[in-house]
Amino acid sequence: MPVSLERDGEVALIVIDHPPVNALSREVRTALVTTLDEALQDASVRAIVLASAGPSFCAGADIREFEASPRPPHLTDIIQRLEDSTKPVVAALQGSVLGGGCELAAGCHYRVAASDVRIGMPEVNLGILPGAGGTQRLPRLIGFDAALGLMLEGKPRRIGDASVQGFADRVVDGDLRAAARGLAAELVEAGSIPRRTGSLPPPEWTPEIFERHSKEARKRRGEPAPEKIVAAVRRAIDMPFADAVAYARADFLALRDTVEATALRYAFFAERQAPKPGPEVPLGTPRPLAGAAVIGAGTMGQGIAIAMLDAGLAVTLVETAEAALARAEERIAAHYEESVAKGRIAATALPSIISRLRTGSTLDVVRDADVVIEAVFEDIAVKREVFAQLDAIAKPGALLATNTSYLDVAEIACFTRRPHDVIGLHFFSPANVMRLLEIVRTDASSPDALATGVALARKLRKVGIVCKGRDGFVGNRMLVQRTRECLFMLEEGASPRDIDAAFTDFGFAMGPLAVSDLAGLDIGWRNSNLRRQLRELGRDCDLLDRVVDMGRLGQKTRAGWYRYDEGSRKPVPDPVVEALLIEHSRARGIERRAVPATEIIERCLFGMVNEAARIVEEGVVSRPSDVDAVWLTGYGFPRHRGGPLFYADRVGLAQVLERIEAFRERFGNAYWSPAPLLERLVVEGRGLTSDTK
Ligand code: T1G
Repeated sequence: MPVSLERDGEVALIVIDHPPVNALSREVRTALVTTLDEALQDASVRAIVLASAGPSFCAGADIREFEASPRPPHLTDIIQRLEDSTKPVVAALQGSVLGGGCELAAGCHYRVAASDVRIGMPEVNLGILPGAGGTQRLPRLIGFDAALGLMLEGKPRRIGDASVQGFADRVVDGDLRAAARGLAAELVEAGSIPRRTGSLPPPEWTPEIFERHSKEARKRRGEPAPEKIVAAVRRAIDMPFADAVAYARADFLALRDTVEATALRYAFFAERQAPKPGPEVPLGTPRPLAGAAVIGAGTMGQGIAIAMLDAGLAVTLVETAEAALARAEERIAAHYEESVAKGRIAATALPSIISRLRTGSTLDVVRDADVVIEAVFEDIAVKREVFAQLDAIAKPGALLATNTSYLDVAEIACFTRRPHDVIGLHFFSPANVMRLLEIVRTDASSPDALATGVALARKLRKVGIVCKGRDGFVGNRMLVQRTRECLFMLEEGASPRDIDAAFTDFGFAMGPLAVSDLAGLDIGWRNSNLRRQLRELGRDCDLLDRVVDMGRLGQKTRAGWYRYDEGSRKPVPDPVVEALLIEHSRARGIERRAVPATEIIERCLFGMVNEAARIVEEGVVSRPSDVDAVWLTGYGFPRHRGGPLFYADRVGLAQVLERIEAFRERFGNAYWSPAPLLERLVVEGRGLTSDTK
């Protein structure tokens, strides 16, 4: 039984036990009703404690059920029944208390929480709003401002956080159930009548609170949920409690079925499935992970070192140029000082973090490392030298990883006499922030080495996706398609702003050209083999070379595709670039034209989807949704669009193929020959991410 009932004298203990996260599936809801009825009808029971087995109280509704019509008993009604109970109900909260779980707790008359509890309303991340009374009960417990913050940010907060004061009646360190039981017994003893959250008056408010949150909500273009949340919470003032709850539930049901919510649910599961490779990738036993070494103290090396330190690992950072090493140490120290200043970590935690960082200027220092990650200059000759030395120095069984973005990991592995120990660990910049880690396997990589890579990703709290292949693996291999089309469209008449605006309107936080300026124009271009590809395939567009040759390297030189005012990161269109584009097109006999936003999106995204279909067909990843997970976690693809492949399915693969064929007509076969998988799926009437169109 997912819910059990025990009696302890006059107190009934109802325990939800539904691993892994006590999600409120129909089975759980049904059992909750049965046990609750039993406890209510039993005259010997005078108070109820609602507790959970497992690490968490409850992660909310069972998201998997959202694809089908809701089936009773509904959570809203269960919570109401609980609240209406004439016997006091005390929730015993531990671990995560999220979404419907938080609403369930708010419907109890009292809450006792373990001190490590995290409460959150993550519904907004799924494109919905709290549908089981949370929009009405939460403000009554913690105030309008805090409740709106919780619901709009969707991030859990610690129970000790000042903003959620009022949620728990008691916070305890020791035996949680005993504490909850103790409170229940006190209530019985005192003959207390239940304190119903829904009967509390709405807390104090000012129009400013709602205006501020509305403004934030409106910023999330393309997402209907945030504004609905503000409106729903506002009804706590304007409407009787029961009516406001009913309204919110109706909104929840309507939002649940939107394309955005469907995409966000898909994204949730795609990210969780991606780190579990399919049967074609045997994983062995992970090796020890206590000590790591990072070779190369550039931006990437520093970011990787910080990610390791954040995860509690000891790291040795190796850099042969002493000045660069000193600079890296300073930057890492500055990073942590800033984290303390911003309140992200406690000042007291700092010495222990910094003590785990060692540095060295020769490779000898990696002798004892369990994992060595190379992040040196992207040049095969340099990699050869490093890996040959590592082979001689690293201890037997150490995992040897390269952070290359475009080079062939199999070739690098062969620079050692232990290619089975070599994998790619492709981090994304900034490496301590971006959640994606491409774990690149070669035919020689051993199952143990791969398992170690997967375990490391988990330890670093990254989404580690096992893939194989060359030419940029998954993400960058598709990115090249996008970059190419952007360059062609600039050549044909689009301005950088036209391209970026099409992307931000689509939902990206930044357009591709603004992103290139941020990353540095000299970076990706030099690494990718796009320039060679363009030349070989007959459209030698050297626009980017020309911009770089002008010394315009992006934000770092305050000029790239845009110009930047001193101290500002805001891209400003630059007449110099405009003149360059006009001159470039004229010299090549290209008559410039306005390129519509639809064309910009289609050429960029469908080019990527076509490449992704090849990636899937070649078995580079275990399943199509892994491609979407890569773009969601590494490239800022808008979550409410699900990812490039989910989006393509929504458009309809037949239409995507038709557009690709139309581009082939216009631009030739070199870039636009449809992927065989795409053609086959269209014939079969299937999608990339689902079996139906
Ligand atoms: N429903 C179904 N499955 C869930 C789930 C959920 N709510 N939460 C987690 N899982 C699965 C997940 O897919 C994975 O499965 C396993 O549990 C472990 O998760 C009515 C409408 C709880 C903090 O959005 O934030 O309530 O991959 O790998 O890192 O108004 O999961 O093993 O097969 O993430 O320890 C709102 C989402 C629902 C919570 C645990 N609730 N979950 O993190 O493990 S809507 C959420 C999380 C709602 C009400 C509304 C996290 C976690 P598998 P994991 P973790």
